[in-house]
Parts: sequence; structure tokens; C-alpha cells
Amino acid sequence: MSSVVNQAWLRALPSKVPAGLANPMEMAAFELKSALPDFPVELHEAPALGDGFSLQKAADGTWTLTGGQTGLLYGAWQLILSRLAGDPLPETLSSSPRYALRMINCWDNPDGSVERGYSGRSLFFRNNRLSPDPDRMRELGRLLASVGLNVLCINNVNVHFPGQLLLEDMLPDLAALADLFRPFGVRLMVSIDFSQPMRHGIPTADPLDPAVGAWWRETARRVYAAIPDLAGFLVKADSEGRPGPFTYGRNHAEGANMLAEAVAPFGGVIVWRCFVYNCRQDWRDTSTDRPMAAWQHYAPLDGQFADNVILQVKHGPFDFQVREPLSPLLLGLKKTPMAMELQLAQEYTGHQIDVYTMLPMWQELFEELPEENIMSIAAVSNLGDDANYTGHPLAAVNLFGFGLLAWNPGMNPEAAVRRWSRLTWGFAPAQEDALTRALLSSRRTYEKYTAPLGIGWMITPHEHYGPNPSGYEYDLWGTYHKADRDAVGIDRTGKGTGYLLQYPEELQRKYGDPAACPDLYLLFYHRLPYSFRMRDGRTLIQRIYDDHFEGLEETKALAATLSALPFPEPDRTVIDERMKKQLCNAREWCDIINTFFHRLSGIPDAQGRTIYP
Ligand code: GCV
Repeated sequence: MSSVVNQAWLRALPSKVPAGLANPMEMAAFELKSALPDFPVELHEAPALGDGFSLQKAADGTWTLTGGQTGLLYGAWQLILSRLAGDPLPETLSSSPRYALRMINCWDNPDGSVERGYSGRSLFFRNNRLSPDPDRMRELGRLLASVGLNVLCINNVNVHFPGQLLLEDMLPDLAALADLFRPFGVRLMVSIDFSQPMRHGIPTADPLDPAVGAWWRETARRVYAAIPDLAGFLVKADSEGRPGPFTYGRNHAEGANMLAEAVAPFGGVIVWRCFVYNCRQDWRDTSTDRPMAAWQHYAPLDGQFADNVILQVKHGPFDFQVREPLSPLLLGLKKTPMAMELQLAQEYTGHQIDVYTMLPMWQELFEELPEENIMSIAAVSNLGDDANYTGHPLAAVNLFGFGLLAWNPGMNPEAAVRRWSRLTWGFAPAQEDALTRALLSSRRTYEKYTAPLGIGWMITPHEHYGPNPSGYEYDLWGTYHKADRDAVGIDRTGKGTGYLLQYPEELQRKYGDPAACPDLYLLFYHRLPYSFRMRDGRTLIQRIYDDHFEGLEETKALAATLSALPFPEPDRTVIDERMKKQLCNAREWCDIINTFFHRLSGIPDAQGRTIYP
């Protein structure tokens, strides 16, 4: 594990954070003094403002920053980042975050590995111990605070032994880590194992068994005595082999509410993930359509959850594919607090080898998702102990952008990318323009050379990098495209599986008719013949070929853009090495997907480009 100071977008700061700062207000004063020593600003604490702050310039040129403890820290960062990026400051500014919990979920295991991690090993765990480097933790706290992120769940939602010990033998270490993050306004959260009472002689984890409830209440009391501001517990239950209430014939409201009662006296929340589906599906079974599962489980329970339960819903109904519709739960649950879960870790989107900037995708999600439908937002971490934290230096834009999005979902992706790039490298304007354009188009490029038109899942099974068009086709995971010689896709309208009926009528109308359905979602909702005429006049098969060839060409252009930019070392080398791999990946995807469809359909490319017979 390397200890490098001021990485990512804060590399221009003059000093590292010393140990011993007591609280976010002291931190704010320190950061302002060290980053902007001559800037005339006074801090005024106004506890009622909480995370919010206001900034005011007086006639004599001095500034007043008013805010709650954490608000002062966020206001300080607003000032510092604006000044460092050379952006003008308005003479008065008030700001408060849209979402109360702005969470990073790390999938770190006690042995130091990171599930779906592409940036090295865990920043927190080594050899089944919680043993973080305090300097590195302060750097991380600073990065999170600088973009307003305030909750950090440090362990994998798949809690494997000895992860349970975070609430037991490792509790003092966890408390020490919470102490480290507290002055940054960052509260910890812990993923828990629903069956944990069974490690202690209780023969069941049935949420309605009095001994189980009592065990969790006592555990919460002990844990909160050590960490009074712990944000709460994160739970993956009855999902991909994790234990949960279903074993005992109980539903998820019964399971979550039992835990909620245990943490309620301490102000804690239970963040309960809705990633529940049959992961042992027989591919011959056409009556089960995986994306329908979450709605089937949770819609009937709307209104039955305790007030301190938050249902955390992945943004799409499958699993972080490059394009999925918004989960119907995010639109349909009216009586249950919800958080939307995004994934910064590039599991299906290039493993932090391929350049993939997520901000435009998030903006699209909020075009359909009313901001007030959720009360919090979470993202699976892309962090690791690589010196630059995110493996690919350009992947840091996603962490930075997520902070801005969690503060204000109406943020402007272009402005966010520009600010991040200016803070990180400070390029000349034309170079900044080129980088910004390249990053903003990178997701669409990746989408073009990978799975077509919303179909997803043509990726190498389990590893999830590179193409394998039928890798999941006869597998257990419910992710099928059913391409044959004439057609591809699954009809998810009312005439097919009925998935679309889980949405409000307006969206049923938007997506239900293939002639009107937006192109990029076409094969998510419809099974169509290759001869289907798209709205631009091309046939479906031609569009698949064209997108893949375009994606490859755009990747070559991206490589040329990046190679012309003056990245300093070590970024230069890392970016070049990864770009070489991305070019190979794009070529593999393009050739394999086009060949797959060509061999099935026998339809040639209208432009006569090389597809392999
Ligand atoms: C943490 C997908 C990933 C798993 C992950 C799971 C989840 O299935 O491949 O690695 O497990 O999602 O979100 O729980």
C-alpha cells in the first residue's frame, strides 16, 4: 500500500491534513488557511443549517461563510475548489444537499481483496484485519468531503467470514476508523450478515424470533456505544446466496423492521438492498423474466417498512448494464424511503481499463426520475489502494461527479467534468475542451462497441470484461437475448413477459410500441426481426453492424485525443497502457458481436466491411 499525498483532483493542495483536528469546523478552518492563505473569510457556525451553508461577500471584500459544522466544511470546499479551478464566485451563495445520505459502498473483503475492484487492494483491510494507513484515510476523507460525500460503508455487502467480526472483535478498530473520518463529516456504515446471531448459539435467524431481535438490539447497543454516529447497517438479504428472511417464511419488511427497531434508539438506519431475484433460473424457463423480480418482491410491501428503513434500489432492473431503463421500483413505491444505487466500479463497463465517464448516464436517469422519489443516493466504490485511488486516472471523474450529483442531481455534467479536469491537470483551454468532449462521449462509445441497443449481457461471464455473446445464454442468471437466425430480444410488453406493465402508463406508451420506442432501449423491450426498420431507415441488423464499427472508430479517435494531451507522469504511462488494452477490447467486441449476428442471420453488411465468415 503506498502512502501518496494529495492524489486525484486534490493534487494541487499545498499540505496534507494533520492528525488531531477535532471536528469539521476545525477542518474547514485548516483547509481554508492552507489552500487559500490570503483569502479573507470568516466562519460562523449556524447548527440549524446542518450540511448547508451560505457565502456572502461584504462591501470591503471580506467573505463570511455560515453553516452547520459540516456545512462549513462543504462551504470551505466550495470556495477552495472554485478558486483552484479559477471559476468566479457569486457574491452571495446558499447551498444545501438534495440528499441526506450521500453514500459510497465499498465491496472490500477482510482478506484485502475487493469484489469487482479494479484499483488494487482494499484501502481498509489486510490479512483479515482492519488495518488502514491513517495518512491515507485522511487523504480519502478529504477527497470525500471535498465533493460532499458523507457516508462510507467499508465492507462488502457479501459478508464472508470474518466480516462479521466488524461488529465483534474488530469493533475497536472500526471505532478508531470512525474517529479518523469524523472530522471530515464522513460517517461509517457496516454491511451485516443477516444470519449473524447464529454465530452466537441462537439456532435461527428468523426475524420474528424474540431471541434474534434481542441479539440485534444488544449488538446495536454495543456498536453504538463505540460509534455513536454510525450511519447504520447495509443489508444484502436473500440475494445471490446471502441469508435472509425467506428461509423462515418471512418477508423483507419483517426482516428489515426487526433490524430497524434495533438501531432506531441510536438514530441509525437500515439500508436494505432490493437486488433480489432468482439466480438459479433454468434457461428453459420462459415464464420468469429476471428484471421483473424486484417489483414482485417489494411493491406489495410498500408502506410496511419502518421509518428508518431505506430501500436501496439499483438504478436499473438488471445489474448495472451500460444501458437499462430506470428500475420500476424507483417510480412506483410511494410510501417507502428509497435510495438509488449507482456503480462507480466499472464491473460491466470496462474494468477501469476502458474510459467510461458516467455523468451523462446519470443525467439521463434523472430525466425520468423525479428527484424527490428518493431520499438518498449510493454508489458502489471504484476506490482501491492504487496510488491514484481509481486505477485509471480518468476514472476519478466518476467519483468526483458522483459527489456533485448527490449534492445536486441537476448538476451539469460538462461543468463537472471541466472542473475536475482543471483541478487535476490544469490544461490549456483547447486541451481541456478536447478532454471534456472525449470523456463526455466515452460512455456512448463503449455502448456502441459492446452489446447492442439495450440488450446487455453479451459479456464474458463472471469476469465481466470482453465479449462472449452467448456466454450467459444457457446459464442460471436469467440474462438471455435469445438471438436466432431471424430475430433477437425479449418481448417485455404486455403481450410478452409483462415487465413493462410495472411502469406508469406514460412510460408504457413511450416504450411499448417498437415503432416509437427510443432506439437505445429497443431490444430491452422488444423481440424484433433483423429486417425491422429503425426510425432512421436502417434495418436493425445494419444498425447493429454500424454501431459496432462506429464504436471501434470512436475508440481510435479517443486514443488519438488522449495521446495528444500533456498528461504528466505517472498518469501518462497508465493512460497509455490502458488505452492499448481498450483498443484491443473494442476490436474484439466489434468483430465478435458483428460476426455473431452475421453468422446467425446470414445478412451481409450493406457497406461491405470486414465481418468474419
Ligand atoms: C456484491 C452483481 C455482482 C456481484 C455483486 C452483486 C450485488 O451480481 O456481479 O459481484 O455482489 O451484483 O450487487 O450484490
